[in-house]
Amino acid sequence: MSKTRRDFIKISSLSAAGIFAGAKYLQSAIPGNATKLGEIGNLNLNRTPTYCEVCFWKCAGWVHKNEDGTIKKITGNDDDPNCNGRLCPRGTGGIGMYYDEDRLKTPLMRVTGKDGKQTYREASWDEALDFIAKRMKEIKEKHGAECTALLTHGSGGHYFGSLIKAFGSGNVAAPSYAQCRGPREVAFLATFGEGLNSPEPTDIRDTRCLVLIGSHLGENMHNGQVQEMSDAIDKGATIITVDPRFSTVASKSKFWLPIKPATDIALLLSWMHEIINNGWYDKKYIEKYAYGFEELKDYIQPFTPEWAYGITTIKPDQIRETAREMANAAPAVIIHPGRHVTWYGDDTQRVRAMAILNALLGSWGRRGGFYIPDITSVPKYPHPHFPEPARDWRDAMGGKYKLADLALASGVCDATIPTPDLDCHIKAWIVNGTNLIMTLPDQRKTLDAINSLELMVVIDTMPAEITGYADVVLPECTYLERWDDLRILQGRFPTISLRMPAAQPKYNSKPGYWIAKELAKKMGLGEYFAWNTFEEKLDWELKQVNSSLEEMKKIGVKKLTREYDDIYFNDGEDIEFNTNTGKIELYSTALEEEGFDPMPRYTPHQEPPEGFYHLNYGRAPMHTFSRTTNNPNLADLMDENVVWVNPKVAKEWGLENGQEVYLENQDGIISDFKIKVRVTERIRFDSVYMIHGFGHTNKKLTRTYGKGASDSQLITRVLTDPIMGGTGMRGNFVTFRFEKESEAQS
Ligand SMILES: Nc1nc2c(c(=O)[nH]1)N[C@H]1C(S)=C(S)[C@@H](COP(=O)(O)OP(=O)(O)OC[C@H]3O[C@@H](n4cnc5c(=O)[nH]c(N)nc54)[C@H](O)[C@@H]3O)O[C@H]1N2
Ligand SMILES: Nc1nc2c(c(=O)[nH]1)N[C@H]1C(S)=C(S)[C@@H](COP(=O)(O)OP(=O)(O)OC[C@H]3O[C@@H](n4cnc5c(=O)[nH]c(N)nc54)[C@H](O)[C@@H]3O)O[C@H]1N2
Ligand code: SF4
Ligand SMILES: [Mo]
Repeated sequence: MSKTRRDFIKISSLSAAGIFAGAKYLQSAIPGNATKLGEIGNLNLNRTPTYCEVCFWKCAGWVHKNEDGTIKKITGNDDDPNCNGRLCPRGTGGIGMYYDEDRLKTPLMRVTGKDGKQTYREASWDEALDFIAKRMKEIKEKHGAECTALLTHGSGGHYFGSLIKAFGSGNVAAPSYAQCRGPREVAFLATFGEGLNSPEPTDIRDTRCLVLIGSHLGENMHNGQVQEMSDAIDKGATIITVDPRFSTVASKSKFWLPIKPATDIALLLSWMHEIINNGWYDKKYIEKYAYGFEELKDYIQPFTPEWAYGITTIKPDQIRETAREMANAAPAVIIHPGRHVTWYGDDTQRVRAMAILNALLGSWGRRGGFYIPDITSVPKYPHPHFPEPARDWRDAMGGKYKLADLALASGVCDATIPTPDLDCHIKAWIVNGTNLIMTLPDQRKTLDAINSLELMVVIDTMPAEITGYADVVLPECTYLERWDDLRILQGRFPTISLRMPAAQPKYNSKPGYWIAKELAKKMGLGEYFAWNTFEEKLDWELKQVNSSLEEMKKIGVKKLTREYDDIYFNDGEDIEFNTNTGKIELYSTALEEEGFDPMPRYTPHQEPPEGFYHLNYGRAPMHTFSRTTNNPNLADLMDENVVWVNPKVAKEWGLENGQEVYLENQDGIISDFKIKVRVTERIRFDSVYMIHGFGHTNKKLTRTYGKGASDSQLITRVLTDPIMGGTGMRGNFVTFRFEKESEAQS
């Protein structure tokens, strides 16, 4: 008898609980096998396993070394389902992170006020960590331990997360939620009772129709997905791309729908209209699994393709034709949920509309649609229970964003700035691996928050902008020079993979786990990091899943067995979904309970004022956010961003290809640096487009300082999602300026 979905959920949450309930292992595990494990870390192998940290797809690979032990190249691990032996250009170029001579080299302590100017003196690790431990203690005595927060992205989050939780704070937030995929998780939870996580369980390999709504796969280089998409294209799958810009994947698509920005919900509703009224939906599937079909059917009646045409500028016959194309492929069809979905503030509802379309076409749990991932876990090295924090960032929010299932980085920011209407309390931030100045929208607000702090510690590998505001800067060594926690990944089958150092840390940099443990010892929390060496911790954990450090050093990636047998639903199988009704909710009772629209509604968004254009941004295949622009290998491939301008607009402004302009936004913010114009038909006349991550203002990033413009600086209008607090960033408009006032006067 196959397990029900409910069983599956129970199993997953049980094993997830296992991660935290480490105390039960406490007696049995600690002594013993610690003895000679330190010696396992001999670095004389000419190929060592790693997983990539250039982006968060986390491909597993091998680091190859020269005879003198220096790092030669990085290649993919053939056994890794995320990369199938092939890294993307960024993964190969990860080596540049190690060789970058601008790296942070030693701990730094602030000398003058918080001015972003990076006036520091060098300090020893001992002095820097003593200072932090003392300050944290003072903050605990004065305000309570819960008045501290960790903002983090990447592997270090494990260690600094444990540290801050052990200290007594529950505020651990990553920008990959409220600035990225949060609305999507909430929308899928509301519909199917499950979020998507990473890697998304999209069964692209076997799909017959892939609909990409602003997902620019191919420029968004999430490796496994891009590989599967090109395989699917080879096998004849149809790609439908909805994007105001002719993206790389639009050029591979059967249909490119150059939608007017911010109108996607109207298109999605009219697709539902076509699919329901023509009887193209999966009747058996909907009858058995869905809740609220009749309500949805009544609701979508006004949303004809003609209605949507007036809003989206997509012609009715194209809407009909693409709806038919999806229905013909069903259930092997994927309306891709996207990843960076914080666009216009109605993002949870837009992704809900995508989830509903997938449900109507019966693609959830079906081959070529969404497979059922196995969310497995590996028991963690034992540690005592974390204390219960007295309060968290949410308590400052006045009851808002109850449906957020993870902490909001922007919420931590809000809970730090004292205002009359918010009960704010956060006084110290530990910032690990996130360049908040470039990452959070509305830089003024981020700076307000930072200025309200009594302590800010930044752990980074590079002198990123955020380090300029820290009281103490701690240099982490790169992922190529350290051990890290195992990569434990969901997928068609679950895998674990190992990262071990391929070289000694350069300069006076240290691994994140070491920094957290040393700090914990100074803060009296050493028992939470009870292992002697990190190798001992890893080996203990690996032995819980019948592997060992020795084995993993040889193979790098190991497949674990699935806890839940089936990767797809069986025909007619009884399934209980983890929603209030136990069904797939076309009509969301959870949203209704919280006072939100139970079915997605289209609301018009503000249009650009005269002479202004939507500020649209995205990814370049050779860069990740703002973290790679100084990387020597990757800067070689692209060393500045350009602004895409439609020929019609270029003509109006007299702009030429290669001409340098400033961009000014609707709030009068002018880009710090000029950016080159690229005149191209590939962008609509109402928008401009640029790659995120350029326009660095820190001179210590010698290769990238002043190159191109920063979209982050120009994103001052934030459209917050009322459902879960995601920060919509695409409601900003820019115009062109040829000089700044300061230049005009001189
Ligand atoms: N304007 C704008 N804002 C955005 C986005 C956008 O497209 N435009 N995208 C959003 C999305 S989708 C996301 S997921 C977030 C991503 O946001 P972040 O992850 O904050 O991205 P980065 O700006 O690259 O900051 C990463 C920082 O980590 C440092 N770093 C790199 N490797 C290591 C390491 O091994 N250890 C440590 N300690 N530090 C390391 C880098 O030097 C850099 O300072 O940004 C969001 N914000
Ligand atoms: N090379 C590379 N790959 C990456 C990353 C990276 O930094 N570099 N980061 C990774 C991460 S963390 C994320 S979250 C993803 C982000 O990548 P995705 O989730 O794929 O995409 P977005 O950044 O949301 O969207 C960018 C696309 O949306 C289009 N767009 C803009 N406005 C609209 C609109 O109103 N409607 C529609 N339909 N389209 C619109 C833009 O023209 C652009 O093509 O990429 C991942 N992959
Ligand atoms: S997709 Fe590229 S950058 Fe991201 S983890 Fe994989 S190889 Fe590294
Ligand atoms: Mo993201």
